[in-house]
Amino acid sequence: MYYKSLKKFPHDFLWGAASAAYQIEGAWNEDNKGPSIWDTFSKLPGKTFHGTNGDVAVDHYHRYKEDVRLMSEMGLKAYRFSIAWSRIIPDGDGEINPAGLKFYDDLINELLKYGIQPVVTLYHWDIPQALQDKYGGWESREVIGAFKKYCEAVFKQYGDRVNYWVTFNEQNVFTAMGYRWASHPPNVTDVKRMYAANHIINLANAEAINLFHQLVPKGKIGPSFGYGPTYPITANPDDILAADNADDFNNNWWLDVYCRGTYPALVMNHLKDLGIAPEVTAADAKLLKSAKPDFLGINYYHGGTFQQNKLEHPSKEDADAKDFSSTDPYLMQPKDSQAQEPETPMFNNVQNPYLTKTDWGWEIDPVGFRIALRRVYEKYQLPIFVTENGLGAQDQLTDGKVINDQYRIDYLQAHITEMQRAMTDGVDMIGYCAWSFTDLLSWLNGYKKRYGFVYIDRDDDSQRDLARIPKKSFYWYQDFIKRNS
Ligand code: BGP
Repeated sequence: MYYKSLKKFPHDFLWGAASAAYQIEGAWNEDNKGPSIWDTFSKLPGKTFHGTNGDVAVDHYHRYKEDVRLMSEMGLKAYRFSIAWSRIIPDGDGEINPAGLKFYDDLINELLKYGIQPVVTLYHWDIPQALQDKYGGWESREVIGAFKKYCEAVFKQYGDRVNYWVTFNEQNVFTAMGYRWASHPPNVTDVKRMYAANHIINLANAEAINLFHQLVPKGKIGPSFGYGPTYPITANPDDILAADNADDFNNNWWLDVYCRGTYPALVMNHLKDLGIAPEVTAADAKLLKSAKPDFLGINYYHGGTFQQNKLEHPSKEDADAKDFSSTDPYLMQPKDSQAQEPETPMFNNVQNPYLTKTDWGWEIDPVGFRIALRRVYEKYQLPIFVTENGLGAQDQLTDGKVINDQYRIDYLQAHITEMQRAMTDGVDMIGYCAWSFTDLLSWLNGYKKRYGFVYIDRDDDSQRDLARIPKKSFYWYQDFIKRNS
């Protein structure tokens, strides 16, 4: 569809940028904060890039005022960040820590002082280690009550000032990485356990949404999902079926539960057949049906291309030979492999010959962003908040203070244009948060993979002075927001 002119972004469109507690805050054990599973996992030998961790990260905990001042200079309308649960309740379900509450109070007030809307994520992958030790983390229903207690504390504390809330960030990514590939905590490789934990997280998500609607009736809440559209590699109906299967396994398995309160039948039947389906009680089904998100958060980086799986039953040697450590978190399989997982022999993820890639091999697909927004909106009819989109690159600091990241400007410009086309097509959009505001710790790629508008002068081995230096993209986004186009 081509239009004579594109719809203008509304004047209250939330142009923002995003972050997550573990990736920016540092101060991992200050002011009574308890350790999270990431504090523990990142210190296991060989688990993160060059052994990097978030002990100091970019020291946002101590420098938040400087960071918010830069946000205001840039003209941001919204800033998405996550709360570290173990700052609020250090052991997960015991006493509330006043110092933890105060940190986010101060941050929120500082943002509001400059007219920047806080967008708060409740869970960006960092469950308190104490809950992992005591109950086995998300594998136990005990954790749902603990999560509700934490949610209640923060809804009551910040609900008067924070309008937009995100429940879980990329449940699809952290469950797959944590329970299938052991490349995130809790370091497990067991698909049955993955599906079981995922169901418990769905229940926690539903409980949080219902509680929020009671306590903060004027606010808006929804999950943020790591969405990628699926394409068939050819017009062969077998490949089209494979792409449909991938869509069901990679997207609908979560989105149907969030937005319709039910699991998609195809995947559920398949998992039952394999004996790895989660146990869903009648009370669970009722709870899932009762929770209605107000919007859907979409994190978009890329989609995936699929063909019919030619190898229904991979040999053990074949499966063992695969290196899953660099597996792309958005896809259920390593690229160009035959399916290795017992429950996904119905599609293979392959290279898309039409797309270029980032330095880390992620496909660059702005049109896929428009496809994603249209598909999700048409299917679920919920307003969409883009809660992440951005380019990881190895930016170079030249002359001590200049970062010419024109490639990032090109990337963001192309994606925003496709988002505007999707909006013109009729998709109801709330806002767009680029990932990320400052450079930050990439979970498995250290400090070298940079996403920010603001360069942070540190690397994997040295914290240097952690100076904040606006990149060329900072000034581009500043100008873009000012003109709202
Ligand atoms: C998303 C996460 C973010 C961020 C981003 C970039 O999956 O929600 O926290 O890390 O991806 O990922 P990476 O740092 O692996 O490049």
